[in-house]
Amino acid sequence: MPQLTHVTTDTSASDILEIIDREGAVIIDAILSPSETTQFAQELDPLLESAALGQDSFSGFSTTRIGALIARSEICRRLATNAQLLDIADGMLGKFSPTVQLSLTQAVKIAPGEGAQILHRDRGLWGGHIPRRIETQLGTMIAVTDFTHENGATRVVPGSAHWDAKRQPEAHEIASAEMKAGSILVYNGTVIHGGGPNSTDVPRLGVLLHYTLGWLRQQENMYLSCPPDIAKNFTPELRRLLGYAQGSPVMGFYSDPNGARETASPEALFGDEVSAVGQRTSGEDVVKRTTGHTQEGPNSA
Ligand SMILES: O=C(O)CCC(=O)C(=O)O
Repeated sequence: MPQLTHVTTDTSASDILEIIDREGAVIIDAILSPSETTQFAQELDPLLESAALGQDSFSGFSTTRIGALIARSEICRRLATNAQLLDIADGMLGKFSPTVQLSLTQAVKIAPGEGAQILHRDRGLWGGHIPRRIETQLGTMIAVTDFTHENGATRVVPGSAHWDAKRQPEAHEIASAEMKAGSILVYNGTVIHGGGPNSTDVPRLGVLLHYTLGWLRQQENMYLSCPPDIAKNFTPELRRLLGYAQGSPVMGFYSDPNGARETASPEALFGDEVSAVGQRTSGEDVVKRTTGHTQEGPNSA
């Protein structure tokens, strides 16, 4: 069975990005301390108790999933703004978008007896319309319990981000993201992966925390999972990551239904400083960049 590379919280973002470029995934050991990992489990366990099981073969019939983790978990909020993860996200996605935002927060508890999830590429979420040369996602899976081959560790196919879309992996090409609780699997949106089968008698608990391009639709609707009344309690940085900021010039502004503001950056709603991208509300730059037209006429600039 192939093995995934393990690195530490001291490894530079550029070294990590080099591994992800080659293999599609990497494991950062001990991103959470033991006490943070315990707290994470304590935050999630009661919520998972009352959650319904999955209803299809992708979600898993013996698997429980819960979201809105920025609203519900202090540790998830801390992880979302972890400097090392944000550096990796910027390095991977910053080439394609002036901003990066959170796409998904989801705890995944795989119960004993669950089969393997179908192997997939997360970029398929966007319908296959985005060319491969544009990476759409930095995905992460945090181990809240130990992840083992037997208990359902995420299965990953190293190198498969470079394969043709139709190529299927052979069994000997599939790695298990085995890691200790508190570690994190970090992967791009193109590598083939999926939840593993759990043949033990204890559940496996992990948390998906994904980032995407600022101009792309998020997988989780963060404005409903974290409405302004909840988001107002967070830092401006976390609010921006949720999407309460413009994703690119002229993208994601809002108007107050009572007319208090027009074409404003969402940062203004919270009295936050408006970031550079949000200040550029004029469409002129965008038109110029994409057509060569200016107000005076084509290419007159
Ligand atoms: O549970 C896992 O290990 C992976 C889950 C996953 O890839 C997904 O649900 O998209």
